[in-house]
Amino acid sequence: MASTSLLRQSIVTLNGLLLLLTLPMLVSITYHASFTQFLGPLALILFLFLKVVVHSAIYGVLIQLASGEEKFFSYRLMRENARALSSIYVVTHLIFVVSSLLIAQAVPAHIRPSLAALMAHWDIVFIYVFVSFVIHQRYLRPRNLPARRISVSVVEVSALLVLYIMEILVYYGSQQLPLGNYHLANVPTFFKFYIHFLECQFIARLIFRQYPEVLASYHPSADIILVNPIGAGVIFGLSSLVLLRLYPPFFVVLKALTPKHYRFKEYNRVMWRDEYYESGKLVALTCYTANAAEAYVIAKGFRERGSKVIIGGPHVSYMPEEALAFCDSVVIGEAEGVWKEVIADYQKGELKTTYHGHPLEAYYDAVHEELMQSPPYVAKDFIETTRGCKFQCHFCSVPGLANFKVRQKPIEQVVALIEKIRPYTRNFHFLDNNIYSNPVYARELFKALKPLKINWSTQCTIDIAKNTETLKLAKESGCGCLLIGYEATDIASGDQLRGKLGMVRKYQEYTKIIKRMGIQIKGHFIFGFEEDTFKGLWPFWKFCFLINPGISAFSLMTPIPGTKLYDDMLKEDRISNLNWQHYGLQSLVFKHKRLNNAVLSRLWPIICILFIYTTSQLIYLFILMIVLEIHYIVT
Ligand code: B12
Repeated sequence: MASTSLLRQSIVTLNGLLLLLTLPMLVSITYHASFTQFLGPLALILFLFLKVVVHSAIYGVLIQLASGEEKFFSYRLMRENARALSSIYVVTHLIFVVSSLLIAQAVPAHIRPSLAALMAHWDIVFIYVFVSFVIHQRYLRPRNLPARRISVSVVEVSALLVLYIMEILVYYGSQQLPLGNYHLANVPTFFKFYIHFLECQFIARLIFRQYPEVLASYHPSADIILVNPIGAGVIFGLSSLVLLRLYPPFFVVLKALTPKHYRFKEYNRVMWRDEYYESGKLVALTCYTANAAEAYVIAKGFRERGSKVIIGGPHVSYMPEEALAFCDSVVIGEAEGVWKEVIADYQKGELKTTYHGHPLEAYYDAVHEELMQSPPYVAKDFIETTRGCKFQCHFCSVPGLANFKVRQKPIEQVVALIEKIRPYTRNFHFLDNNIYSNPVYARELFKALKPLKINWSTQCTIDIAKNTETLKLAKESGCGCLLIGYEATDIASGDQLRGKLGMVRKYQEYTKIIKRMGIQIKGHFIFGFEEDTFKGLWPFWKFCFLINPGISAFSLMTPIPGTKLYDDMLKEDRISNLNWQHYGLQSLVFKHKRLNNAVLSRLWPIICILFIYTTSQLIYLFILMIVLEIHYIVT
């Protein structure tokens, strides 16, 4: 049992990285499928370059995961490993290839072909050499640990052998299979890579087992466990895993306000596993509506094992009673003003059931200091210049969360933070909900950002276009893109002035002004207003098409707790679905007066994708795809 546990752990790790494994597969397929025909030797160079980068990045990540130094895959790790290991990879590979050729030359001619075939696949030896070398350089040398003999059980050797044979079988087997279909032929390629990287992960774990002191150094016991649960649904789940793994700002806030002797463990949007539960800890979870179900399951699991659980965030701030069924305490509102009290009560063993974190008038300096001490990849995900929004749209929970006020971070703190991060990246996204909430502050901020020579993007309301001077300042300060909500539909009738500011008729004019200034627009559109009908989809599309943002995003009107819309729907008894997993803004969860819920729910994914492709600048890609498809059918 113990002999197979390392293999089992390796399989679990690798299964969490399936998407990552498609990368080397894509490199290989693209090369074989098309590049050779178009680019010739250039394709080979490009292929070798990509292969070196992708493979060394993946080997590096796998070794880090096996050591326990890192818990989760991220693109930051990929980048760092590609940079650090590419040259070692090239050198080891060259030595491996040259020595393989020399050995092949040395053997008698009649057994050479079969030996050559075998050697084409003995990259298991290469993996061993490469992984041992990296482990030695990274983990043993800095600790002055001598190399130890690796003891492996018979079962483990057999497992390695089976993997090796499977790799060869998949390769040769796939050549014999009648896989006429191009896509089907990719399946064995994927398996080959899967087995290859499984060998890598398994070998790394076998080596690390000889160095328990290294493993122990990465498993310090923590006092406080921070959790940002993954969002609901396949799309949000996948995007959370791969694209949107931002460092959660609330982790920074809690760390800043907790006495320094506490140690933290962090889980940021991971597929939850039972082995993450611990007893006797303080667990702090954040919760917005779409991830509430996941948050509650995790909270309950920790509580059952004897940990104390506290939940905060936009959802539970409005639904504290619901959350209390799964946790010990709920923090309503912002952590800044209340977390020190929570910790003091926890130390005394007297946690209250609810805490009220009233928004502080001023920014909390301790949080800024924490950010200044944090690594750039943490700090860059928590740059906000303002909190709150000057408008109160009936579907948005932000104004209420901010106590219907807008606060500004001192400009010198924003500048100091950006200066700290600038050597790491020049591209910034500010978390603000509306950077133009206070035009005077916005102008001063833009002036201060100008000398920093950065590119930035953020959310903003379209009224910024009314003031071309400010817009020009924004552009000069590095504004590359603004995310703008166009809350208007039924434009065809032209009579209903709706949306914030009642500026619907001017949306197009203002959009043009912003674009002319050289600022890209990410347009966010909502469907499902009270007046919306299926017939209205056509004028809605036309409206979005005429806005023609760089990228479009679409949501269905959703009554999120904490909004006027939610209160109205509750009063009118029109909420039809209270399963929070459907509150990711892509399902119709209330009884609409003019739209059929069942029909819209089925059609929405198609409508959404079509609209995204045809209303934004992705339309060029869309046209290209259609042309290629027609060309394919005709020829
Ligand atoms: C950045 C952002 C994102 C990012 C990352 C979110 C993340 N958490 O990782 C991305 C782009 C991925 C995103 C996506 C979505 N988001 Co969003 N997002 C935001 C935004 C603009 C900023 C969040 C933020 O980091 N603020 C700064 C930090 C410090 O604030 P905070 O997280 O709220 O934490 C504070 C308090 O809430 C509290 N707190 C929070 N957690 C905890 C935990 C404990 C223990 C304690 C004590 C206190 C505490 O203290 C903190 C400090 O003050 C907010 C709007 C806003 N201003 O809050 C919307 C917001 C959170 N998003 C929202 C929504 C609806 C979504 C989506 C579901 C829909 C969508 N299509 O946009 C998706 C979900 C994606 C997914 N994968 O599941 C809603 C949530 C409302 C709700 N009740 O659910 C918000 C409030 C916007 C809105 N207009 O209503 N989002």
